[in-house]
Amino acid sequence: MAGDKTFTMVKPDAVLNQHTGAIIDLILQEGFKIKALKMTQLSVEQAKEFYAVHNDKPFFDSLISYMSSGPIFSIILEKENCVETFRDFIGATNPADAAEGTIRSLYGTSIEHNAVHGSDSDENATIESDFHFSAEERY
Ligand code: IDP
Ligand code: MG
Repeated sequence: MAGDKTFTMVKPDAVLNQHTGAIIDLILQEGFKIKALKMTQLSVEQAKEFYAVHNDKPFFDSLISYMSSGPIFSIILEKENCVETFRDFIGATNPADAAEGTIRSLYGTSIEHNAVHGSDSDENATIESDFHFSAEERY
């Protein structure tokens, strides 16, 4: 059964370019509810742990440097069938391939600087939410 929560980050490029408000507004308009939210910055070690699944990829070092380069917003969202719905809503990894109107199409500037993260499974949504938030930080 599909879960009702996912985890997202507004990534450093989107925060730096002042798109956080617009992105969160679109997320809320789409019917996702915010269960937890904070502004934070990943250390290099935290970014390596979060993206450990990609540690053999050619883009790993660049991704870690980028994701630890500035503040992000970490967010837990709730909606029916949340993981799949949110992935559709943000669009393909490469903003150039993302459907018109999706967050990555609107605010991403490259395959790396693609504005937002979205968990790819219910299991990872839980792991990633637990990585960023304690129980007391959730509503
Ligand atoms: P996803 O975020 O759509 O799930 P993943 O393949 O899990 O995409 O990649 C994680 C992140 O790594 C992407 O969101 C993007 O920031 C970056 N990335 C993925 N593929 C590339 C690439 O080919 N070059 C540079 N960065 C990449
Ligand atoms: Mg992924």
